[in-house]
Amino acid sequence: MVTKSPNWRPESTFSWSTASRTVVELRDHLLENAGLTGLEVLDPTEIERAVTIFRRDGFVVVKDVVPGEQLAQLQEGVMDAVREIVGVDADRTGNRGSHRYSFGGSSKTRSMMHRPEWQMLLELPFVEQIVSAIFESPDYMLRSGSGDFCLPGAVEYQPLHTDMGDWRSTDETPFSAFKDTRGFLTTRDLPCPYVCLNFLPFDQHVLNGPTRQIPGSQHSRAPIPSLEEEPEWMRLSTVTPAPAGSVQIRDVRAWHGGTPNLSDDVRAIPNLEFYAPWFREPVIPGISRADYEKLSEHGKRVARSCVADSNEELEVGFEVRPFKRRFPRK
Ligand SMILES: O=C(O)CCC(=O)C(=O)O
Ligand SMILES: [Fe+2]
Repeated sequence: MVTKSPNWRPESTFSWSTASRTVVELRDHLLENAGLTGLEVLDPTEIERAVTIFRRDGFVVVKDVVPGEQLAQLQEGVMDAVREIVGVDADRTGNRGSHRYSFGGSSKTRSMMHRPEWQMLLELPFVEQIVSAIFESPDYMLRSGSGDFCLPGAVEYQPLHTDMGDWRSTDETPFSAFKDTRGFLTTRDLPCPYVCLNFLPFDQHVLNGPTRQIPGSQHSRAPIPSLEEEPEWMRLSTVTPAPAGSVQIRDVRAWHGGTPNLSDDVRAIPNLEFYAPWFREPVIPGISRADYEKLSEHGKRVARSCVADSNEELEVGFEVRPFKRRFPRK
């Protein structure tokens, strides 16, 4: 039996009974107005159409990608991870703002690929179909397995941002790499170099902190609006409604951000992140050699750059440290 919503609620440092009038008003406003107009939720057989929409909008949603039994496994595994992470963050400070967390960013390995549920996602037939169709090649590589979640009480909007940028100093990030020393090209000008598949273990709706996406922004060189500058239509551009078992496929350069979770439930979007065959940035090992050996031939090929050496013990566990990223990424 698939549970339709998380059956665990974090012991709260926040109570809706004390919710301010502003939150009540925002709830009504979102119920009335939020959700991308004309959002199409595709069937998994519509690969070609999914690629067309992905290239046009910088993201696309496909339903029925995680079948029943695996969906139940994903729900449980994700909620176990949420409990563990929240367990080391008594104040709910989060690492993406208050009550907001990155799974990978909370993991000591910076990845969740040591967890069986994330390994299961890598083996879903749809993943290979869509990622090789987007890159028009099977030679793409796994960057990481991560994702995000927000708790009830995440009442702030996360600023719009992209998940990658051009090279910045190693003091700022160890992960950036692209630099055109002639000063002509930026990562915005390339074909899609990096795709993120965010799976939905639970229904995503206007009140539970859905991602907002700005269609067609993946190649834009315009400055990303701050929270103060952001027009209301962007705040309302949430990827809703989308049912549990769907996947939100994103060109990570497309502007996006988290929105308030005004529901009573945890909302989580575990992910897999892939580089195009012709692109890569520094990658950290996230899967032990022993777990890697258990993957299918396809899984092994794709995860080849994420595997630890056979004599290397992966130190797994969680720690929640404040987030350093400068928003917005330019
Ligand atoms: O929670 C979300 O929907 C988006 C989170 C996100 O984009 C991030 O933290 O980089
Ligand atoms: Fe993001």
